[in-house]
Amino acid sequence: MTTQRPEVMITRPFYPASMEWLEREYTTYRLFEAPDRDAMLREVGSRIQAIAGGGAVDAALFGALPALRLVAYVGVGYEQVDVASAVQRGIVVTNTPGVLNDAVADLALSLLLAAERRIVTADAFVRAGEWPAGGFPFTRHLGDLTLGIVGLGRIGLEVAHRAEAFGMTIAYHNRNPRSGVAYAYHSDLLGLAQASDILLCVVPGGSETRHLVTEDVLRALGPTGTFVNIARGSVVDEAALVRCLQEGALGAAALDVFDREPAVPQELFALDNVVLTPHIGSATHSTRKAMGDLAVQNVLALLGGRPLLSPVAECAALTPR
Ligand code: 8YV
Repeated sequence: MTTQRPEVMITRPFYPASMEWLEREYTTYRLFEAPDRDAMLREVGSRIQAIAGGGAVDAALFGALPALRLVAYVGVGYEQVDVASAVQRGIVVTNTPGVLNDAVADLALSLLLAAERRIVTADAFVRAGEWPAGGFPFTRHLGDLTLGIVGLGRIGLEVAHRAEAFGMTIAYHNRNPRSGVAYAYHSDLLGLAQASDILLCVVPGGSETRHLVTEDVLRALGPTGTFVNIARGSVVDEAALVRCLQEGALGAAALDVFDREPAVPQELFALDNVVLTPHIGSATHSTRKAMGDLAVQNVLALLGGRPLLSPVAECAALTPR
């Protein structure tokens, strides 16, 4: 049935209150719940002006949505969106930068602390009743350590500020030095790994950063080094990471992201020098609500004829059709 209200498609669920807001404003279709996805696209696809949500947004989907004007992506990382195809068709892509910086940086520090102070192992030690038989092994003092940040962007800076508060020395690798920061810059990632006790990844995902952290980088970090990843599983050679941890060529790892989520390499489960979390960097109530609300605000802006709040860099100069 054709309706007067603009029609919007939701590709993947996002924060319930934000999603309900969108559903109150427009006629919406939950593609992720459709028993027959293709049937839904055939039935309503030609009337959809905007999509909101996450997951893979590719040229095939654009083909099924000929009136599409906006992809309001819920997430700061949008490597799963085929932005080149979108731009070609005059479709603008927005993401949700800024609002998740604190939550993701908080998780980065939580993982770093958990790995360095061996919190998970210490917890298991207490629960197993091992304490009466002797104390827990000493760990490293954070203030003695150098943290190498791979990707000193908005989230990387928040990580650096928090790590500074713990007395850590900060160094970083970016394609170019960042102006206005006094941290040691390494143009070469291998050099940063050699100079660091902990290497923490905050770079965007996608083909440009795939396997940026090679086996050589992990080996340069070394048997006492700790690798922390809150970026994307794809930025590290995961097979090499598992191998280095098993062999003791790398000291420890704390990982929130994996190459084939929600699949996690089973070999990691047996290692007590590894802390694993299920991609929860931005998963706090207020953060996920702020991300969802920003996506909805972008849809409201487009359909209300106002400027978009957060177009991605590739679409900054594009006027929605
Ligand atoms: C979420 C993220 O997992 O924003 C990103 O790029 O990786 C995370 O905040 C994702 O957005 C799911 O909604």
